[in-house]
Amino acid sequence: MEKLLEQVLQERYHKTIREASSQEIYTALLLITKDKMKHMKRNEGKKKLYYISAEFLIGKLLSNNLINLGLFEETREVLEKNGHHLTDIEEIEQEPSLGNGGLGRLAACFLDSIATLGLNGDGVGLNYHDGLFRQTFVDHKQKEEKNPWITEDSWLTRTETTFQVPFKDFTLTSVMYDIEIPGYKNNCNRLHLFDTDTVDESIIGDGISFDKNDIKKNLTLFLYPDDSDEAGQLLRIYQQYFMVSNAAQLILKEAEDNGYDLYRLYDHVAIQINDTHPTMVIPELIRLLMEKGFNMDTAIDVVRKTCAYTNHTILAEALEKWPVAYLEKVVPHLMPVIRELDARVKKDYSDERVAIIDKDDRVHMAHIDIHYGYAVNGVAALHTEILKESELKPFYDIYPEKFNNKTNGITFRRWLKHCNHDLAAYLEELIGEEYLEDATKLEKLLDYKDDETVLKKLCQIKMHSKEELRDYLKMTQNVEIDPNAIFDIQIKRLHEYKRQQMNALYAIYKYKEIKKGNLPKRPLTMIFGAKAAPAYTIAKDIIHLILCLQELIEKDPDVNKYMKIVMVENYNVTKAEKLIPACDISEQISLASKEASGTGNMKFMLNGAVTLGTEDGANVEIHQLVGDENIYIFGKRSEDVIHLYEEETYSAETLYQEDEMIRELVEFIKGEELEAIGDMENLERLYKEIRSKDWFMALLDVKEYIETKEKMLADYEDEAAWSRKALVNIAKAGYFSADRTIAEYNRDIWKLS
Ligand code: Z16
Repeated sequence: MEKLLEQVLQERYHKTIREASSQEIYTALLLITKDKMKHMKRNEGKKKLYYISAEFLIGKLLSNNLINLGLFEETREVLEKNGHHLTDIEEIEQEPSLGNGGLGRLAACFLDSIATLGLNGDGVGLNYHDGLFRQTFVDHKQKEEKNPWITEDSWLTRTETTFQVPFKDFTLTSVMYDIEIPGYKNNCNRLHLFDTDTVDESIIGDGISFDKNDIKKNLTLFLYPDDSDEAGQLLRIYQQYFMVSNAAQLILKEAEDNGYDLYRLYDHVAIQINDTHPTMVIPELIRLLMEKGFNMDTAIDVVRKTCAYTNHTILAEALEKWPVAYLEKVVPHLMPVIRELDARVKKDYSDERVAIIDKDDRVHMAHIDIHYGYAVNGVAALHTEILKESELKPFYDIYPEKFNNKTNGITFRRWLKHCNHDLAAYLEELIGEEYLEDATKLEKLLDYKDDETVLKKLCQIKMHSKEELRDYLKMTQNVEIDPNAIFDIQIKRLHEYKRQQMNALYAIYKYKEIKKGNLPKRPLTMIFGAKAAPAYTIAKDIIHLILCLQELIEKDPDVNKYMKIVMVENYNVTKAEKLIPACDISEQISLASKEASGTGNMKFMLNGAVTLGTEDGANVEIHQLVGDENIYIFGKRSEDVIHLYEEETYSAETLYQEDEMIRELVEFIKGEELEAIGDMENLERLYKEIRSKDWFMALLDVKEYIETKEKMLADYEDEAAWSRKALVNIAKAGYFSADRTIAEYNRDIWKLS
């Protein structure tokens, strides 16, 4: 590495490593790494996976690629020797903001594991120029800004591959860009991101505003722009069709180039449909095969044996249902196929709950996937059970053999080795590096469960990560946090079901306690990070509440010694990598049954945080693995919650009326303390929502939540006992390696050899 780096810096900038700037070193390392990957062997095999996803939240790539290529340590050392730090070089890289949250990050972890396991599989998605918006806070509110991430030298490589994508009023020429995906100590796969040369960033106005009707200029500008109006939804259909038509054409082209018999496409191709966003690949493939002379029956049969679907949510409002009229406006040539698919279902099943086109003329995308795919999976054990027993029960009754669970996972290369260098190095000392390829080896750590030296050392490592986070937050946001405080962290998209508002109610509780003179033994630092969808009003009101509480507490000399709230601006993968290693308490407090899996919960556990959570999503499996001793579980269980929804008996107002403590907490939202800081329009709207609707039942669990958190804060004081909990969490995290998840997908669904 040293020779190469010297050579490239000399050629490009006429500088030595010591003389070069961070920017110059970054560019040189990028070019060197890209070139190495270009010449690496590809994963091969007679069957190939195409993982189609509207989101790939890949994060910064330099360090991760260096790790997987086995060049990380060497590069670190070469830089240190020459007066540079790899962490400073990493700062130069822009994070590709090609995802919202869990679903996009999961796709990225999966690409890493697919390559690591040596499987022949590529990702297919879109190259959004400005990705998801960049968040800033102005007047205690979220502002959205564009987020251009593509720089002159980037990980993208423009390819020669292009396709014609037909829409109702015009045809677009696509361009395929590739990003190399190296496996850990293994060959490369690729992420294919489609784009078009007609996109024009100059049409972006204030913030993230743009002309939604000018499709040729806006198609790949943003990820999922505001879909609250018709133009926004139409744009989303344009994006989805553009993605899947390119995918389908690429798949058929590669199959034909390999000389495969398209009538046996399923022997050579598996297509994974990530949530319903790529669902139109099914009718599109059928259409393209029929253009090649297939009859409808055969085309449907071949496609059905090729496509598999992953469901990531049971929230009805998140399951896509496109009005027939919208599809007619954008992709009328797909409608005959979709109508035929619907007619066949209606012929066989009279139950209108399984229809593709409903009586309001809306196309249920998930229903296409389930009828015309060969596998349907949920993303955690509980979630899959709920799909089978309630949400998708009518489908499970028809196709029990299609349903299966694939509990999510994360890549330990990024979420331990890269983000928590000290912990990874110490684990290596204790149990070797094997766990990076076989994560179950982490259990060897259990041998040290009662070893005082090890428990002490884990505390020191945590302390050091907390100090690093302190320095980072000082540098980026000019806030000061105290590493001796307990770090209690909730970082995830802002959504009512995730219940950041319940955590805010805890902050109000704690504030009032401190005001009353009930002073905590140790200060508490509550850290939040969350973006709200631009059109999601209540989510933005919750951000407003948290930012107002942050200021109230900060400015109150009675309170600020004992507690602090920090809301991290523009939460993203890069920030997650700094926050997670420093966490003591991992907040996973969704209303039971609503969080399909969660993956932040796994990242925190792996980095030695203790979970405070409900029996929801993958928390259930974390609980089973670590046992009651090593997790703090509270709240109503999913059966009870599902029952409450069915009975329609939940009443926030009753809880408000009958419980004085709850009433006081809720009243505080529109009380005088916050009135002096915030905007009453936002605070009152949120107050009303929580008091009268509280759709995700924060008031149902808030008291048990507060009690459990208080217990946790008290338990933290027994340093050895707490450290042992951290150790058990790390040791048991192996199950949540995405390598395990992908091995299961391959064994049960893809069967790629
Ligand atoms: C998303 O991030 C998720 C679901 C969904 O339908 C859409 C998006 Cl953008 C999340 C789930 O909420 C989360 O529980 C899960 O861990 C993640 O997908 C990956 O499966």
